[in-house]
Amino acid sequence: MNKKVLVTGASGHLGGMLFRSLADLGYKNLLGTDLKKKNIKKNQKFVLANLKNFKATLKMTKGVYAIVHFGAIPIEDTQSNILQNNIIATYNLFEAARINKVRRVIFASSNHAIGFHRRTTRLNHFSNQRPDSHYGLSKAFGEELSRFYADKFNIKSMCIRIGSCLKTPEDKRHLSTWISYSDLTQLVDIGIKHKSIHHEIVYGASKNKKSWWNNSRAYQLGYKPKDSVDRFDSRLFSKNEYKDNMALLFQGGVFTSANFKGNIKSIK
Ligand code: 15L
Repeated sequence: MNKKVLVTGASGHLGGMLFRSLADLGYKNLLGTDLKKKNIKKNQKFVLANLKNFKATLKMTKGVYAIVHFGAIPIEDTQSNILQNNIIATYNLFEAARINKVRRVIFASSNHAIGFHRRTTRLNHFSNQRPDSHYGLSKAFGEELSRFYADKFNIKSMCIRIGSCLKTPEDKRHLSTWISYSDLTQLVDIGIKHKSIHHEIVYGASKNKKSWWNNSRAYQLGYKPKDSVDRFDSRLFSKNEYKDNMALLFQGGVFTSANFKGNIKSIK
């Protein structure tokens, strides 16, 4: 792929991983951006910028074909930090994409956009959002923002509701949520290259037997996960949630129980 692809969050865990793995896959014209420059090699093109700054965002999206948007606060934070760094920054990015005629956006959504669904409910790409945190709410916003820009301005998008993307699974919850680096790279690649996407919701999960998600839409688009949590010895996994009865009920785990003041029984 010779077209220019911008990776936001390129100094972060997953943005950084994708900045490297897409290059390995043959992406020749990658540009990374982040608030800080970290783990960026000399041969990688990188621009230091803040997505909250619209002018800077407009500048860096010039001539870009696709954006892989992974630049955000990746966990729960204050309402104001999430509003600025995840919601306003993402809105700026889409608006800059519209002005600069960017064709596609791959959005790092999260399982926390649907975290208040019970673990006994099997979800698919039509399932309602059910954010479990300010963070999850910002991901739900990003999904709807990208739907709006697809419908209104024909900017194609793929939202990946990422489960737990780590080098190797570590916790019992990952039996349902884990995705490997290479499977996530494959999904992002599909989002950039697939001929007939409009606005897609897919689940960022490897081929896990205990998954809570029916990922048929990703499979229709050609996703063939190569990894599975089931190949690991789960007896070695931690049981971080096991002291938290509420976390065990809902897909978002401990994100649901943090600062909880609601009524568990009414969350059906
Ligand atoms: C996420 O969205 C977070 O970015 C990550 O830190 C994990 O908490 C992950 O979800 C998860 O649910 O395991």
